[in-house]
Amino acid sequence: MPLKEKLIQKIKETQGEIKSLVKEYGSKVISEATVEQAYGGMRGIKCMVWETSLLDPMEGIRFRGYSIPEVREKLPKVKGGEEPLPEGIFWLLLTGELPTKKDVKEITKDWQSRSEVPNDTWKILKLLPRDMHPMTQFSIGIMSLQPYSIFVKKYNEGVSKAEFWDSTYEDVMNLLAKLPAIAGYIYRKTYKDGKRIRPKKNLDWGANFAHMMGIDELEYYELMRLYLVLHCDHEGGNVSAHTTHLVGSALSDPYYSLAAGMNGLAGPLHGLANQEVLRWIQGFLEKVGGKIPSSEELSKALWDTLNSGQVIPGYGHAVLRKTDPRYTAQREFALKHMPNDDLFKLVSLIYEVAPDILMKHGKAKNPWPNVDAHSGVLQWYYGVKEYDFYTVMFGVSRAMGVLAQLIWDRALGLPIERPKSITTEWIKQNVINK
Ligand code: HAX
Repeated sequence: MPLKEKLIQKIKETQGEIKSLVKEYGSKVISEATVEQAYGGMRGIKCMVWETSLLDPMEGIRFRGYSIPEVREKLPKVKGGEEPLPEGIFWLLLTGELPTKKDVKEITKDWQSRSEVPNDTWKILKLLPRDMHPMTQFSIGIMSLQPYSIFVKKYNEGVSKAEFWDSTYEDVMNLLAKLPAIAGYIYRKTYKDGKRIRPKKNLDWGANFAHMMGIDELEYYELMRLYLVLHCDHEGGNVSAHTTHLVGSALSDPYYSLAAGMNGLAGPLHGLANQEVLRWIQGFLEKVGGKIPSSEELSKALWDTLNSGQVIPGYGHAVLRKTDPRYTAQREFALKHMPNDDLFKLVSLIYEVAPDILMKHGKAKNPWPNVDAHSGVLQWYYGVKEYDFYTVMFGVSRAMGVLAQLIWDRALGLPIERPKSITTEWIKQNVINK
């Protein structure tokens, strides 16, 4: 069954289910908020719905109920390949069901047919300075497509609210289809010869992204597919997801919403942490003369970072309380394809040393590595050493999760977001004085 038909079926089922859930249990309490949470980034307050994935502090992310090892095993792969196709995770996120090989092939074909990027976008990107951060270029690239929004057109024609999800779906599919070409070109223009590489008809979405960056190695195609699957979604409260959802709730179209989410992903405490990890490692290697350090030298460098008031990038998490399974999946890839690589050995050594130090330091609630602690070293191995670009790759992947959810936001008719804020004066009057 084509993706859109399957989605229509799922939307009908879910709308009915939620209607009766809210009618029967609407007044049940699922969470409360403390003064500490109001000042502490709203950690742990359960107050929004995100259908595509759910994060367990100990087990890690589940996409529509499937863990990372399960999606790696169960999602369709290319012939002879071992890593799942990103098209498959998108199908799963959107419909809640595992796709067949045929379903996945149809998405590849559909995205290929929508992948032509308008000339204006190329012109705009070409004008941007080479030293502009690739995430800024990426965000501008996404915004340059906004005039093509079908959602805006249909909204202005006056379509009913019940139909909003349909034009959102069309925008999302058009946008996802074009992101690898835009990101690939940003890579070429910022670091290489500036020439655009055309996509190939026989390649899937992930492999085509690698190809358009100028890397045509089968092993790197596999890494790209894995990377795009692992980074796609991490429930709703993280900055990129929540921002996309929040901006979308004002009925801003998918282009505005995604660009906003990507601007959040560009923060060093969020997606930019993957480049920060490599920057930290390179700075450290320079200090020790480029050789593989001893654990004592590493220990000292980590303490120096902490004592100077900086964070150890790639470690800690707002929700997770153990090693991120996305880290583990990337480690497994490295153990298989590059066990003797020096940088991988150093990343492994950091994994041995840093958690103990963070525990002794006593601040971070989670001393274990997150997804960003490992992604850079894999890219470096295959020659993608321009670490400022890593977050763009993260963004191409994250777009699948946040945009799948945006379609569901519209399908469920979720209203404009508007939580209540309070002042410190209000807290004093209502908490202390009561
Ligand atoms: N190194 C040093 N200190 C750390 C730390 C780390 N890796 N992780 C947390 N802490 C500190 C916090 O800065 C905070 O200190 P203050 O009380 O002085 O403010 C304290 O420990 C308590 O923080 P927490 O409750 O454990 O963590 P938060 O929920 O506040 O923050 C972060 C979660 C991910 C932002 C945090 O762990 C961090 O800054 N990590 C390093 C950056 C990083 O790897 N970010 C990527 C996270 C994954 C992600 O979103 N990827 O996109």
